[in-house]
Amino acid sequence: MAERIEYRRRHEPVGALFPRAQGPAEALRFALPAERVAFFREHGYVAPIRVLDVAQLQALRDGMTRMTSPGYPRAGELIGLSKQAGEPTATPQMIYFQGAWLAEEAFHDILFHPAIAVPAAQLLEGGVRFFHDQVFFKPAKHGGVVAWHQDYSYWQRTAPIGHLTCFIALDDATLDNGCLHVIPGSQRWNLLPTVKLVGGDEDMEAIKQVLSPEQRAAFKPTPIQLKAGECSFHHPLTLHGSYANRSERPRRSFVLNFMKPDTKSASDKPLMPGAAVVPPGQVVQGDDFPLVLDKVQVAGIAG
Ligand SMILES: O=C(O)CCC(=O)C(=O)O
Repeated sequence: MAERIEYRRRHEPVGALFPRAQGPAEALRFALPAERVAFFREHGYVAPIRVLDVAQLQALRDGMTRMTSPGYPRAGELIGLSKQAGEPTATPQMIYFQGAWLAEEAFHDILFHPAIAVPAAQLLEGGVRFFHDQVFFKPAKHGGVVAWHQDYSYWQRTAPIGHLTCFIALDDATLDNGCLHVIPGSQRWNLLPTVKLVGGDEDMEAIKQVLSPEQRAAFKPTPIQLKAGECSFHHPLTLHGSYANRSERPRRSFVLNFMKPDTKSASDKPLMPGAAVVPPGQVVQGDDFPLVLDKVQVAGIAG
């Protein structure tokens, strides 16, 4: 029987699916041009960025199929896997779970993929630590909505704010299958209250009840349509959400959430389900939160 790898304890790539950047010169190949970083600072997001080749995309799709199929042997490691997943007769609105990186090699190794880590370091202006992952799988015709929200409103157990989200499309994400939308510039807004995140059409606009008149006037959704294998990055205060999948095609995505390496715990509760408690005031680190790029590596990239 194949060895059961404990990916949680492996803070470097296990396989050879993704390239490794050996030194700053190679890492620089993956850097975003300065104008794209400037776009992110101005608008709170940047897209599209090609990050996966055909083989990497296929490996992730295969892994996604395994994880959402009945009898998946490592299902116990997936966090919050929605009941519908793996029940072929059910018609779920959305399959959502975390912890794919704990169970599948490709989903683990992509954490360290330089095509993602290097831009993340540029956007975070320093080192990069992994916080958690998320699978958002909208089956054909049954996709629910992800209501408008700011990611940091769910992350207040960590401080200060210095986080980043990378949304990776595993299928073409289009207007008809529920691509992500953002409100450009909303990264400069205040932190808004949380709303019901995943639901039906009627839940999409809940956030509007808590917007100021100025914010309501500036509420101009911009779709981020991506080809499979492309990603977008957004700021932790950028308001974003996605509408239902009304198409005949699934819309599968994998989301990586990062933070600056010196981010601290602001809670005496586990920061993620199943993760060890990090006492308040202490740096969030350990097996559950691998360092992806440290300061020294980033200094090398920056010059
Ligand atoms: O998959 C979606 O539509 C929502 C993703 C999301 O909320 C995120 O990337 O932060």
